[in-house]
Amino acid sequence: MISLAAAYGETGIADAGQSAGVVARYARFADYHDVLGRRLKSLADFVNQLGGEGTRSLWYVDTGPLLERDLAQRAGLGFIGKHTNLISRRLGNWIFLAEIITTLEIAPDAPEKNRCGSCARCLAACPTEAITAPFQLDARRCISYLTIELKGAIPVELRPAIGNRIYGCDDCLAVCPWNRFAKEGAMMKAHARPELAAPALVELLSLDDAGFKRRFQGTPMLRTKRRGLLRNACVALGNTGDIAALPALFRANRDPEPLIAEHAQWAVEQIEARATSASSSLTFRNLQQLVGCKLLTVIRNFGADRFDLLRRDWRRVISPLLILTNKSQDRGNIIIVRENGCSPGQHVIVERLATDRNWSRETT
Ligand code: B12
Ligand code: SF4
Ligand code: SF4
Repeated sequence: MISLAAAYGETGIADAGQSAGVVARYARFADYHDVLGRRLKSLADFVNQLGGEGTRSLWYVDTGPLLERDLAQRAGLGFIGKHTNLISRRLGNWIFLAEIITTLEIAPDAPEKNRCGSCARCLAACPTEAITAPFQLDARRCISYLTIELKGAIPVELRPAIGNRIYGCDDCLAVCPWNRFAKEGAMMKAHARPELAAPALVELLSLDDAGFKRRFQGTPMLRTKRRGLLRNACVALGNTGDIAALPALFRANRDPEPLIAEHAQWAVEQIEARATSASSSLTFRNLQQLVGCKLLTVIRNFGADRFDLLRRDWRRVISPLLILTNKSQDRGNIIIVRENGCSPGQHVIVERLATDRNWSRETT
């Protein structure tokens, strides 16, 4: 058995900002199964040549039922850290593992031993407390499992901790002090796809099946299929998005795929709850984004007497009018919307704002 490691190294922290999702570093490349598979095939042929006639070799990279980390530790490539991944003293933990099983007899290397010492950074860093004890992972809580492998609904109680991660998670790996020795391997570097690092979340929601395949062809991200990735984008928007994301989420809420529709509904509720608690401080720009061009004006800090006069003036010019008043303040913000000009989508948004507990609605 030949155990191999390929470093994908530090591809830099993606500065996703609020409106973008975060993709795990290993997935910001062309699919490693293909990239490494080609090299492994050549290497297996070379091993066969080395052994001469009758030598047989098979190769694996995250494909067969092999205990890859255990084999790598026994081969001396590195040690299994408390986060349950293999750490190489030379390469850190940003490495893929691969193997060649061969009939060629090779002298074994000495196994590596654990070098975590008293460190426990990875346990503390995990957002979902998935590392339940050193060397012990509850995969059902791991964001990597929840965003990539899980085919159904993400448990509601775990959604907030996912933040804006839309494909995998690197938190326990990123804090490991052994990464100070990490180097980016040339083999993966040549296949970097930096545009995958921080995709705009709202944009992902507009992908249909064909668009999804076009965009992620040849990358590990195809694995989730459209339904999985859009589900994850909804969760990320629910955690970090603002009211500007609502129109896209309302559309996703009507997606024929029930998984996407349900997660979009959850996201809408999260954003609305945040907007409600902040509604007295909604800015004019936010409101304009919310109701689009139909928002005519926001009047700040007007007393009731002056507002009555203004309302009369507006009524003379525009009819019908939708007037929203922030009830939480005596002299609060007043928004006037030309109701009959709203598109159905915008109308839904206005309706939702109007039923918000802090706003009263009046159509004249
Ligand atoms: C299932 C799986 C997952 C699951 C469960 C992961 C887990 N930690 O158990 C999920 C989906 C959560 C997952 C997530 C990730 N994965 Co994954 N995953 C696998 C996969 C396909 C199978 C692992 C498995 O369950 N095997 C079966 C069990 C029985 O084996 P085992 O867990 O290795 O345990 C045996 C031995 O290792 C040993 N052992 C285990 N722990 C310890 C500790 C000590 C001290 C000792 C002595 C022995 C020992 O005893 C066990 C029984 O023999 C492997 C590929 C593979 N074929 O190994 C990749 C693999 C482990 N994953 C990998 C990666 C990169 C990731 C992520 C970093 C991806 C990401 N960024 O989102 C995360 C990391 C999460 C984490 N903290 O582990 C890499 C890890 C590379 C590395 N440096 O170790 C692998 C090896 C794929 C590859 N070929 O590169 N993964
Ligand atoms: S990959 Fe993320 S969620 Fe999974 S164990 Fe590591 S830190 Fe926790
Ligand atoms: S962060 Fe610390 S405890 Fe965790 S794997 Fe790295 S060295 Fe070990």
